[in-house]
Amino acid sequence: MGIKIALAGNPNSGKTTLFNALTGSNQFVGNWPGVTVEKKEGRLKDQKDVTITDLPGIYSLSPYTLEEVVARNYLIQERPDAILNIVDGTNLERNLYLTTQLLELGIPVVVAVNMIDVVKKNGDQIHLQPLAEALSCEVVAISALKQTGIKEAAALAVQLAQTHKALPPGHRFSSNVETVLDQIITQLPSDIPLAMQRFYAIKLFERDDKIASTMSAAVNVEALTKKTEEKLDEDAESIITNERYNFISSIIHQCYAKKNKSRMSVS
Ligand code: BGO
Repeated sequence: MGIKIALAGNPNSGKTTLFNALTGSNQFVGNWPGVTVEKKEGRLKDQKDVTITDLPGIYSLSPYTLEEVVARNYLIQERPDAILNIVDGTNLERNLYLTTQLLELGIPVVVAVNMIDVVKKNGDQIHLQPLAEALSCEVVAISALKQTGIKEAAALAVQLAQTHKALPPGHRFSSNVETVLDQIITQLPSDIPLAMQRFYAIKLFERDDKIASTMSAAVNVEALTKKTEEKLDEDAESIITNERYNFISSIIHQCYAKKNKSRMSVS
């Protein structure tokens, strides 16, 4: 059986450029089931047994847009062997919001930091090793446009796909949240794979009904969620979102060296 790799990233991160560079003319275009969102698949140029599925451009795995629902349904139901997550290196902070969520799916992830040509031209620096350590996944710098680093990124994704081993995400929530997630995990139906338990627990805590309805048995975590909300004086979804942003801003602090920090906008 061939290897399935999903290409995921924010709109405008360079996903189409990378997809075209990796697959060339080996592409098939269709629609995602039941919706008119375009689905593109292609075979890796030098490795025809590797299929790359281009997911819709998304900012999050929340249930609020059709593109996000299509993308996450694919990731949950089809479980690709690896995710190649393209992020715009000139907009790292915003792009990593999706990355933190992809890392919770228990699928191996390679983060390809794109637009590295622009980052360098601006005189900025991204420290890849600390970024990889903070996220707990492979990180490669690429330029999809100039076609640098892309073979290495794809080869790493193929290599991880063959091992099927995802590392636990580097990001941990605050102890109150981790406690409630652990409690929710004990209630999940037994058919949910171990590697996906964390993703499901977070989604149930966020009251994501669409995810809850895909589970083989109903789980009621309302009392647990309410208790945590009262303790932290914030609604569950905001708790998760804010903690993700705090984590990302600490990563940016360590990993992104801006040449001109005080550059002021003149527009
Ligand atoms: C235009 N480096 C640079 N410098 N640009 C890149 C890179 C890179 O590594 N990768 C992508 N781009 P998409 P989504 C454009 O189209 O692949 C550029 O949405 C223009 N077009 O060329 O479409 C890429 O699929 C006119 O830029 O992203 C594209 O994720 C002027 O980033 C844009 C300037 O890439 C988005 C740029 C008519």
